[in-house]
Amino acid sequence: SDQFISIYQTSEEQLLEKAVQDGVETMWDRKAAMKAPCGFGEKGICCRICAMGPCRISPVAGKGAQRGICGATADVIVARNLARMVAAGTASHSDHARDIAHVMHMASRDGNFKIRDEKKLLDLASEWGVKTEDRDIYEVAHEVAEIALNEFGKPFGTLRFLERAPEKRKKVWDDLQIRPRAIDREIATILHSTHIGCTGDAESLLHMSMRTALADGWGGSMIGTVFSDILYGTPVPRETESNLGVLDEKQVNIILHGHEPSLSEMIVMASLDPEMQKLAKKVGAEGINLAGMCCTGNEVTMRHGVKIAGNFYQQEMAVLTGAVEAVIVDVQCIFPSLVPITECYHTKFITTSPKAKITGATHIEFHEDRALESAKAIVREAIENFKNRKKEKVFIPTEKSSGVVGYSVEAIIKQLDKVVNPHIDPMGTIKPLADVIKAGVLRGAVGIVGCNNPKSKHDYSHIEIMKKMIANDVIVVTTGCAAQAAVKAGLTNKDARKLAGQGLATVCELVDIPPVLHLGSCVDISRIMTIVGEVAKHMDLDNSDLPVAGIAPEWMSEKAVAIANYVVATGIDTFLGITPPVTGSEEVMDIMTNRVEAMTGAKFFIEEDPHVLADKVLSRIEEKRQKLGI
Ligand code: BF8
Ligand code: SF4
Repeated sequence: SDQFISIYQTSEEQLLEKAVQDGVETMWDRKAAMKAPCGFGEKGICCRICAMGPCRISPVAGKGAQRGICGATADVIVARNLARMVAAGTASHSDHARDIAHVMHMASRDGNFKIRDEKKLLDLASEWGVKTEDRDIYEVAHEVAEIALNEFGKPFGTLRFLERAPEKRKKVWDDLQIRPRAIDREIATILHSTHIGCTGDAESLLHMSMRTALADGWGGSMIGTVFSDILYGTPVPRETESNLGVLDEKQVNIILHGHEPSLSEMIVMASLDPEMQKLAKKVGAEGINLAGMCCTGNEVTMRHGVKIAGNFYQQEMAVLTGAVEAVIVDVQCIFPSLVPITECYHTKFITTSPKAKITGATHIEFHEDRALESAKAIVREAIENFKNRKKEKVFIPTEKSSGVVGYSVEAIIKQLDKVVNPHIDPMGTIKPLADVIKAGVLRGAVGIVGCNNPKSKHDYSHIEIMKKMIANDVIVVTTGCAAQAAVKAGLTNKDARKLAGQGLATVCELVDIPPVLHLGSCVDISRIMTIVGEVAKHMDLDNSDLPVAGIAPEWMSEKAVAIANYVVATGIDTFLGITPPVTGSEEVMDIMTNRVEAMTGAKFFIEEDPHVLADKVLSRIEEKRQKLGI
């Protein structure tokens, strides 16, 4: 049944075979060398927070060490470890956002960074009480950027974007006292509270984790999305292609990997520069072929239709093709193994951020104040490397799929406007979506997000769950590496509506959308929070009343842990396809999969079998519908 899975598995198998021939070590060799994972770490009951330890708690109740040397219980140790994952994840998304806000603060009419979506900027300015009349748009931008930068460390108040949530949700946050105050502050507080001898209560730690995570979803991530849209344009639907087959033997292949769009936007501009094109011809290439990977790939495909080479798991594979002149990275989800693996080929591995230097890589720092110049220097390195490519070492798999990407909230609303009244003025609201859900034409909506993890067959869980959702008239929105899995599998293609149930297929046909909508990178999960909130507001409900769910089938990163926590704190059930390191504490498990529902109206489900997980999502969706009487 899984035609597409077996297709690209073949190419991956071929590449892994090539790795053996070329004497290259891959993640699979290292996974095998790792043998079974440490049982204590897996359960979350290893603590190395202070130097009296490390301490590990016996996984058997009543037998062996039941507390660390300081007296911390398994519950406290597990909750502390989880809280620190949330803090790191929140820090990553938010520090990314901080850089984007800085870029907006330096944007100018004659500089490299400009304001592309003036309307979004002006809307935000009025939302934040910034004067706009008789002012230069750049002056407005700088003031708005400064306000955003203050969201990270302001001493008073709570985060501004929280105001965008439905009233009922805000009340939940107030009752629980989990409105984040300032982004950096929540991260610092968690680090403080998890220091030895501070918080010794699991529930309190999970409570703090939710507040910190909200500083990600409704803080850092939302700033990341909104500011990127203002600077680089709000995405609109466009065609793209994905999988390793997008690499082109005749061109200079450049992999753009990492997360922040500021670098990749400039690389896109640099690669279009006639001087660079000329140079490419001069070295004997037909042109410059950019191919995205991970969230950077999502950012540039959403805004420029740049092709996607693949997701997280394919970063080594791309190099194994022997056809890549340079892998250009900034921050996050970059394998340090790209150093030894690129050394086996002619490929240059170029780091660009002082936040993510990697021993053995070529570091060419990207300076925002002379962005295009920096980007050109990097692209030039790649082009000049074309002549070093060894023909006999090149093998590019042919597999690739096409799809439509670029579904920002604005694009979705515009598209949905076609449902009810194609002939009269568009409403510009979320009403049509609410209507089709209420009517049961769509049973609900799910966000399928997150990474690849070798604990699951590559992309298998993503795709199986997506297919089951759409077959049951549940529309899918997707971001991150899950979204790339969807494009590769053809599910973001409009033709994929033939895999959808009758209701969803009809909607797709009426409004000309695929059944799986690519919403962007992982910070763009803030777009999903916005849509859910708007539907809830429209129906005068809370998020937790809606037949919606979040699913992270193959997650692996700390960022994913932060996301899962803010999604639950936002009132949306979250299904995890990989078990988090919390099973060593009955209390933490009980809070996450049970008690948290009484607090936020949503909870975690942990289920490693994708088919069982999908069934659980569907029955939870029906449960919610029943409660609503729809
Ligand atoms: O932020 S989905 S592997 S690339 S962490 Fe990383 Fe996971 Fe991919 Fe983007 Ni998100
Ligand atoms: Fe052990 Fe407590 Fe130190 Fe952790 S904080 S390492 S449990 S003594």
